[in-house]
Amino acid sequence: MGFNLQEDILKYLNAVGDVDTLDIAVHFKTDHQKIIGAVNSIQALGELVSTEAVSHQKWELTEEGTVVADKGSHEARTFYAISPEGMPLKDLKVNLPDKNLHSVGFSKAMARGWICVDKSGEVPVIRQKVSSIQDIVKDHMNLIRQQRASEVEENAKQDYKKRKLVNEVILKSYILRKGNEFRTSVSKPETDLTSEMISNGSWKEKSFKSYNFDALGTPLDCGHLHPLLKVRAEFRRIFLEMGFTEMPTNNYIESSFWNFDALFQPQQHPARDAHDTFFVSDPQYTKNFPTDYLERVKCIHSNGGFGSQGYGYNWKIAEAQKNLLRTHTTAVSARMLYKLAQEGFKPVKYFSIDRVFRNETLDATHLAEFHQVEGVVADYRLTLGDLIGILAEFFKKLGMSKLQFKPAYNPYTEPSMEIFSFHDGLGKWMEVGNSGMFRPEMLRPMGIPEEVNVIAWGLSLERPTMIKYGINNIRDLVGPKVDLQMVHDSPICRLEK
Ligand code: FB9
Repeated sequence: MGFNLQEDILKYLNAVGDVDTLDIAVHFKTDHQKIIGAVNSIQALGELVSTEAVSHQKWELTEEGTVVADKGSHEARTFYAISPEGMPLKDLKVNLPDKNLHSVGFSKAMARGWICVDKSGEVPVIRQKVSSIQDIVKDHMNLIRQQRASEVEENAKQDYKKRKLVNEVILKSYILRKGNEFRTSVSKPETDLTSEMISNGSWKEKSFKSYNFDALGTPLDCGHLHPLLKVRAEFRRIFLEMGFTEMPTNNYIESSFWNFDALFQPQQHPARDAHDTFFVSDPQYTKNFPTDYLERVKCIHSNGGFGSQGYGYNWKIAEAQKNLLRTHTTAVSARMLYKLAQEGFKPVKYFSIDRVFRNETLDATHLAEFHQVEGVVADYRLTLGDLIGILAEFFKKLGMSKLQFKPAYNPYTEPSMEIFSFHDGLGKWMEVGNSGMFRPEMLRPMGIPEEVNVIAWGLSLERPTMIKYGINNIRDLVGPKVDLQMVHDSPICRLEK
């Protein structure tokens, strides 16, 4: 099988679109089986074409049917063999040497009423009964030969089939269509364009395999980031592109002073109870704090100041010295803001993403620890509107553009707002974080200037991760029961999608 027939077929397919192999055989005036063979060879080269098997029912003349088409039907030839004055029946066999012609022709002509047998004389004489006839069988044979069988009544065709003048054949052919790797050349496409091809110009005669942009990359046998770390990287990217600087959060253990007192959270607040907080037994206490700052914190809690009446209780340093597992990364924000004030205030944007610990009731979505994401902006004359604006920008990058805010309470922020977003995927409003303006009772003792305000907000890492990756139980995300195949298979994180 030459390449030229295969390429001729490919070029013809390219010109006319989907085509039946029977029509290709007619077009190229070649045998249909040769076309089928060429198509099979093409399919061996790849997905150049696709084929759909189809069946054609057609009528063909037998050898006898061809004779009828050429010479007329048995009955017509019998009719014409009889002389106009008639002839002895025995002479008919002489005129019609073919036994079959004679027997079939005589009975059919009699049946059509074209001839009769006159027995009135001494010998039977066969006579024509009509002056002319139409040889419809011959006409039909020629219609069938011209592939116009559809113009012949079905019962007539069935009769011819019984007379073995025609055969009904089922012909299998294929609809040929362009395949995923269609090309009009059967030479194997090159997969690389080499410098040699360019220099000697041979690239002009070659076909090149088209890029498959849907192809998946080969899976790398390497480490795979846990979904939490993928989401953390996305949050980190968002904060960095918004000009935020990451705070150092590498201390899970914190003093109550920085975790609570510096945030103006009173020492009798329920969150400072062992039912809500993990206290550390060894080392149980931290005792080195900036002395002057500690005195200002003690004073703001006990007596108030900077316009605040304080809480009016006897603040105890022993309570502030207790070590704990930090309950929020806002403790880190407090440390950073104090350091900023001490070094000389300048506007900053800080963020943190790290583990925090709470002695809470465990359930399907809560463990005793989670990752808190926190953003902090300190600048002159910031307002609640600035907080709302930056939240809108931040959450828009998470794919949440419909936000609502609900007044809330935090010990260290006033005003405070819970943040809600309408999640199109889940079709409902959901709480997506908390926010507020740090109170002056927190900022002024640090030494943050009067005209400076600090806005901040927080959310968790686990909640968005579970929603993005369709995980319903926190224990399927973190902990000893995590399926490492889930980690291996987890797709890239696209928060904005
Ligand atoms: O993350 C939370 N929800 C959330 C966030 C993103 C999200 O994205 C989805 C892809 C669409 C979906 C949901 N929340 C905060 C709200 C709730 O899940 C809540 O039930 C659980 N909260 C945690 C604390 O619960 C003990 C989430 C965690 C949280 C809450 C508040 C803060 C930080 C984390 C804060 C703060 C703050 C406030 C003012 C100043 C500084 C920090």
